[in-house]
Amino acid sequence: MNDRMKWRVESGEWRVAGSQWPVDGGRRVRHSSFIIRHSSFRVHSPLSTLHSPLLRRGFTLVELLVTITIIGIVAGISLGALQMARRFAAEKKTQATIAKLDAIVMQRYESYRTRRMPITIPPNTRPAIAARLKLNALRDLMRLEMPDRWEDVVRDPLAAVNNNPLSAITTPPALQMAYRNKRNTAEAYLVNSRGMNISDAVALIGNLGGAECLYQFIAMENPSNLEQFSQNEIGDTDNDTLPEFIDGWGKPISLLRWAPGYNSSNVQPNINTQWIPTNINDPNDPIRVQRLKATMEDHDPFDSRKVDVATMDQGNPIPPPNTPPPPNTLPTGWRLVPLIYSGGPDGQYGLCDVQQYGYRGNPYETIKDQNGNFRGMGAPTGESLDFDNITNHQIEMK
Ligand SMILES: [Ca+2]
Ligand SMILES: [Ca+2]
Ligand SMILES: [Ca+2]
Repeated sequence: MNDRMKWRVESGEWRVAGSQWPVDGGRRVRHSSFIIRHSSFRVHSPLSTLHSPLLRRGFTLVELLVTITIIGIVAGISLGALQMARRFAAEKKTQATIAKLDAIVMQRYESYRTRRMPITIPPNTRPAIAARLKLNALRDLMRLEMPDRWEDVVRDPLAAVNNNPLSAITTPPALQMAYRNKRNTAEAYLVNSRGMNISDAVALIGNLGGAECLYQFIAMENPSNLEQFSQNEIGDTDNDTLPEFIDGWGKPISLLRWAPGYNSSNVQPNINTQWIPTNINDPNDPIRVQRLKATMEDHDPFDSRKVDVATMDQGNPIPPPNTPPPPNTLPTGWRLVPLIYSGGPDGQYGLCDVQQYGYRGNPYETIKDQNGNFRGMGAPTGESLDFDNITNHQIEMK
């Protein structure tokens, strides 16, 4: 094959030269039936590439493969960079939302230190008992005003439920009544307008209780609080009409008012409460030693007389201040900071947060998880789902 067979592009017309086409005196003759008026692309005859320097500018197969590979790599890098940028943006959004929630929650939390308790201590009460009464009342008030599960909202003050003189608060505070109204309105809507049966409605409301109670607290604690949040920070992911604050991945941001088991913290003692040793009478048991050390060195600031050294379980005798815990009990009473947490990129909390357990009077209470192991609230569930969580404890440290 020779040059006469090659295709050329001139002025946007394709012309064909060659002896098989009409020739006039050696000149190429334009033959209109072979002129294709189209200049938007270039065509090479594959058979002529070896002969024409002009047409050798086309891609060889190897060049094409190399180019495709490079494009693939660049596209891969760009996609990875895009995903990283998205993740970074989601993390920043989540951190910003949690920082705002933390500021409101912690301000309220600190205010309990100077909060006057609505209780009357009988005259001639021993100081240790008076201190215990005040501490119990304070913790019950925190539960009622800063609930982290709907069970806290529907349950009356412990004194009214258990006729327990140690709780002493007998009337539900105004905030609790406001939460209760919201909850009951939602329940009535689910039953009457959506036709749900009552147990399904209760279960749906109970789902995401930590996140929903956090929202109610922020909304009702001060009506101007919500002005700090934009619409994309609020959602209702379980569709029960009770809103939640949502993180950068669209998942609810949850609350544990007390998280003694949360051991990735720098703002409260790091204590392994994933399990309870079987031999809690052994004074040398490492968990017992660790807990006692935390109780003594970083004591709960709300317990100024240090009455909460042993246990607060209802029915146990009140220990005198500063006494070591009695046998068969574990030390309690170290600093607890409310935990506000997002599940992070994996969308999983991975923390022990059993919503159906109502507060029974002891923030250090341990519960049995699905596997039958004892864990403190906030302890990792053991499936390594919590490593990417975003929490206010991390933000508080910055
Ligand atoms: Ca719910
Ligand atoms: Ca909801
Ligand atoms: Ca997670």
